[in-house]
Amino acid sequence: MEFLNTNAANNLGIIALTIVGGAIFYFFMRKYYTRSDKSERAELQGLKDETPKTFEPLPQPDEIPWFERLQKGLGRSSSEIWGKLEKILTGSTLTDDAIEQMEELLYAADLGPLMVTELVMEFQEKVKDGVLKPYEFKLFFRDFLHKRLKNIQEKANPDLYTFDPNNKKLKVIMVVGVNGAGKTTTIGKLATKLQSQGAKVIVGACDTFRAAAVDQLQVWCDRAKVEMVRAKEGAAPSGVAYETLAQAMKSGADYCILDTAGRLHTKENLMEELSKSKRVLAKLDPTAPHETLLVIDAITGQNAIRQADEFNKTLGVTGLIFTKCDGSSKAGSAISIVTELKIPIVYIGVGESVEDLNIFNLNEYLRALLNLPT
Ligand SMILES: Nc1nc2c(ncn2[C@@H]2O[C@H](COP(=O)(O)OP(=O)(O)OP(=O)(O)O)[C@@H](O)[C@H]2O)c(=O)[nH]1
Ligand SMILES: [Mg+2]
Repeated sequence: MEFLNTNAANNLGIIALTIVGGAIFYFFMRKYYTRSDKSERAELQGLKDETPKTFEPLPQPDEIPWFERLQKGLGRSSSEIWGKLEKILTGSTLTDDAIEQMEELLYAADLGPLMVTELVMEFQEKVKDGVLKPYEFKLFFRDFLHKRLKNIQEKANPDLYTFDPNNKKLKVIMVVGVNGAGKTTTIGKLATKLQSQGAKVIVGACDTFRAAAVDQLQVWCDRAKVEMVRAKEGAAPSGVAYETLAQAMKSGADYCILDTAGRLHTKENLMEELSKSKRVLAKLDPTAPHETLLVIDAITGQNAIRQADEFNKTLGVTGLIFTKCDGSSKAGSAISIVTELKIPIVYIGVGESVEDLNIFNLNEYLRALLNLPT
């Protein structure tokens, strides 16, 4: 009897051990196999992990929303000028010293003397009855700038943004600016955008000074599947402009975009060469070019106003494109060019890819500049 009891106890012990052991084995295997991460499994296997350790993938440019890129580009202006102004002008009654500092900061922001005077006078009027809160201060600036820019911005030609298939008229766009401002890149982006809307676009490589400039444009045109007219050996830029327009008219194109060589606004002979191109175009179409766009590198400060003034005097600029707003751009010069020359900003560039060129939207721009909530 006792023997039987001992045997039964042993059997029970073996069964219990088997169950406990099985459970441990089961949980171990389950833990091991349900780890989806290859590197963790490799660690458990005692193998060296060959998988490169990666951090969060860097966002691609097109994954960062446009507004954020714009805000970042205008960030320096925002913090150095508007941020400092906020500290000086809000929270306490306005002193003469604060007004003086305000003027200095606005001049440093390249806002131009006329606008600075107006701004300061309106601001004094606004705060004479009390103290401004930071938010109110920003709204004051937003409204002030909006009021001065809105009517000018409304003059921008919608043909530059949207292709209307019912509008069969050929639109001739001449693109000018100083060296390296971003003309060729901008034309590449613009041609791509218009072509993707279904427009037939022809681009003229009128920069006959540098073979590399023509090749650079050709790359963009090939990518956009857009025809490009290039110079014959030794041809004058005006000749290429003429040939491109003739080709555009013959083939029933919707847009004819002309790239020109960069030049200093102070070089009279080079500026005259642009006038000549305009006159030559008018032989084929007296209304051409319909748009003369000046490309300005947004990093340029006060000098941008002089550039715009000279190009405008020679050619009658109809629209501005500010490029490189992804760098530490000085937004003030853009505002004073618009208000002083009464020319709208039509596009704004914040990088080198097609998505980095966008239509200038005044509300959005002011929101980004003043760091206002969306
Ligand atoms: N970061 C940045 N770079 C830009 C932008 N637009 C153009 N670029 C760069 O600026 C450089 C000059 O651009 P181009 O398009 O060759 O300038 P361009 O006015 O045609 O120059 P020239 O023909 O030599 O007068 C290139 O390296 C472009 O990639 C922009 O919005 N942001
Ligand atoms: Mg170029």
